Amino acid sequence: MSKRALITGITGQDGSYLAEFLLAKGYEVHGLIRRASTFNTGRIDHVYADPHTPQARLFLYYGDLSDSGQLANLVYNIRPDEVYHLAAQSHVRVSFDMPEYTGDSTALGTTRLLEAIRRSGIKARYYQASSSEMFGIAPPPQNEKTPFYPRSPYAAAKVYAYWMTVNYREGYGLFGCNGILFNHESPRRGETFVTRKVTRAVANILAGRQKKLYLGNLDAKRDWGFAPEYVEMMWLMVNQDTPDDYVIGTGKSYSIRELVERAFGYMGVEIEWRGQGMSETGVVRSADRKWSHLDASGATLVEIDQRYFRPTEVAYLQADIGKARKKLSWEPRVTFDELIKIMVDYDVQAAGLIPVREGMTVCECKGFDYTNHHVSFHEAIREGH
Ligand code: NDP
Ligand code: GDR
Repeated sequence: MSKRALITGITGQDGSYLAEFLLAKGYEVHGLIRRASTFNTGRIDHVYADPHTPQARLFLYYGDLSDSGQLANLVYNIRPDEVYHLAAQSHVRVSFDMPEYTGDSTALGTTRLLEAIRRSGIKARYYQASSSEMFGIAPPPQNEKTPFYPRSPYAAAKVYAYWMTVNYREGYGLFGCNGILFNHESPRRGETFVTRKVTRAVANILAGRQKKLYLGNLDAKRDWGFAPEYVEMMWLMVNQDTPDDYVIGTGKSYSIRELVERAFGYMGVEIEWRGQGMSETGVVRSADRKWSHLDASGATLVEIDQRYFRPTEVAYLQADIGKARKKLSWEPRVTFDELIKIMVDYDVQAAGLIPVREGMTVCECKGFDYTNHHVSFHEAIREGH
């Protein structure tokens, strides 16, 4: 009998990679999706098979973190061996605009799911998608013992969900794990997170489709890793002998400024920063001859826009990965430079240009054969969910 997994947030970046990873391991995968007026399953369409076919091992159900009844119904009827709770309002900046909704979905949604598991009496192992944002302004490097200091409604909601998971572990014997994951990115990253915003802008500017990139705080530092590696760690945590909490990151940190420089640099455009504060700009110092439409030098490609700043910022996140290294043999395989190359390659290709392909080669050579980065967007298969 194959193991059964239930994934909330299966249509998101991590959910899609995790679904591919578990399917490749022989799991039957069940996923919660939201009803939307437009298609929202683009990241998993390539692994979906009509449920009427005998080989189908991925099953999707409508539901929402606000609907306890459907959560209980799914847990009770699917009877999963493992539950991966990835669904959340996951955008930090947006959480300041929608603090109540963020609390309801990201915080209370977790309690609804934990209650569904407890009341069903099913002995499912549980993974909670906790976040490095919970550390907030605690100085780097941050590890499992670092006190939390959340700096956004999103982070506060995640701290609540973290402690609820610990409480169900201690109070009811739940096999619950918190994966405290630092930022992880990929070609499937949502377009409004900063890495993807930058790599798409590089591609679109070079393709002549976009003039400028508008950003917020260039000085914030993040520990950025490659998402497919991180979902492997989710599975590994849940499959240990005892439940525990782990920090997962790369142990290295870079600023948004460095991200911008390296993403443009990979495509042969050197960026120079001029001015300060809100007036700072990123201009072309030099560019490959093939990008002649950039005026070769002096063109302004990056400007600052107040709207992308947060009322309270998290300045510096860098993981101390000692525990995961020791207990899970965690060793990141993809570096920051490689990550940028992977993302730029795919966005450049999507913009109709020829990619450098160094990033695509990294993907092919570093053992991610369970995932298909050349995500296809079939439309026919969505009927009958
Ligand atoms: P995404 O934003 O890409 O995906 C979020 C998922 O949650 C989507 O499937 C979304 O559905 C779903 N969702 C949102 N609200 C609801 C709701 N009310 N009911 C049901 N489903 C909902 O996030 P990631 O894949 O990047 O992250 C996965 C999880 O890990 C999140 O909880 C995030 O907070 C956390 N995390 C992420 C990190 C990262 O760097 N990526 C780092 C640390 C933690 P839809 O597609 O319909 O919008
Ligand atoms: P983060 O990711 O807030 O760390 O949360 P995001 O990419 O949104 O921001 C990272 C840093 O970049 C700065 N920044 C900008 N951010 C965005 N989105 N857009 C901009 O234009 C911009 N300019 C500068 C931000 O201020 C910030 O410092 C992500 C999410 O996936 C969370 O769900 C997850 O928990 C954490 O990572 C770990």
